[in-house]
Amino acid sequence: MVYTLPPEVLQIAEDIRSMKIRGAGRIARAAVKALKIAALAYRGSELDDFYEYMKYASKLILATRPTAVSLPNAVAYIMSRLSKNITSLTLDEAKSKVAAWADEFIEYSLRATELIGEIGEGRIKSGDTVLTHCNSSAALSVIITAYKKGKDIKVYACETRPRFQGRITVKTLAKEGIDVTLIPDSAVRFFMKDVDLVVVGADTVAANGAVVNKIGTSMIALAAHEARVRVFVAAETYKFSPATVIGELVTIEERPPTEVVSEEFLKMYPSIRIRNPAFDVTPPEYIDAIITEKGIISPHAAILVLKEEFAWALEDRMKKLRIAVEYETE
Ligand code: RUB
Repeated sequence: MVYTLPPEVLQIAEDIRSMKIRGAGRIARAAVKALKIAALAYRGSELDDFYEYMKYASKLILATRPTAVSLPNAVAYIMSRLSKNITSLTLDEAKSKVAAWADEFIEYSLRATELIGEIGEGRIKSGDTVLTHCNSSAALSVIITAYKKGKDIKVYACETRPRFQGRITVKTLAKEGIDVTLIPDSAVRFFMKDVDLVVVGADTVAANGAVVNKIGTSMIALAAHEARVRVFVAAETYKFSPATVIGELVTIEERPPTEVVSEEFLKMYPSIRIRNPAFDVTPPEYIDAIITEKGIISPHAAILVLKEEFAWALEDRMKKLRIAVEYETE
């Protein structure tokens, strides 16, 4: 069944796809906002049809970008509640419940970013030089909170090719009054000797503690490891991936070649292949700790966060897995 969704919902989906809305936390908040708008705009009269319509809207939002698990987790925050409560709600109640759950998620997410700052800033000392990559609200919350607490810090920010999110980062930090230097991604090892700690964000944290973040993060973690510089990842608990518990792999988004070279270049050299992966995976061995809104954990404790936060999703996945195994052994 094809439904007509409000233009605002289609626009949010397009803005996520085109990266006008970007960063795992912002994407998650935009996703639930889109579901709220869709729910309130529903004009039908059947509860069952409303549920199908919401599933349709969810699918559209989920198809925008594949890597950040905050997106499916945010959609599941709404849809799992809707599915659990649907039989006890009237249509009007279901619509306003979706709106309320969306507001609740957005409030939680914004507070989580603040809490990560408050919890994580303790890892930065006055006099430290911090290196960050891309543009992560959670990582920036840690750095800015440390500075606001009176710590005298310096920041190196990678420019983050090909989309240059590092430019957003340096503008934000400079506006706060922080001593910040923009460096090419390829200069990370050159500057690592001056760095005391690395703070980055995450799009997805896997059950084994591996972190998926902007392309280049794993290279930074390697250089930090070699120089014995600590690496901290700032990530809300909704960036932990329940699917990875049963061994599902995280899809790494590959973006268009025109983000790397011009259309003219492509036309002029048609035999040259261009690859543009947007994210990479940093193994847990290269991460000292993950700063969440609930506390700081070793990457090896990621599974405990998943057990606590996503018990329902894990149960659901284990059930599916059991069914799959039973089917295979029949
Ligand atoms: C953004 C990116 C960020 C994480 C965390 O990639 O990799 O480090 O999403 O961000 P893109 P936040 O620009 O491709 O979306 O802490 O803001 O959720």
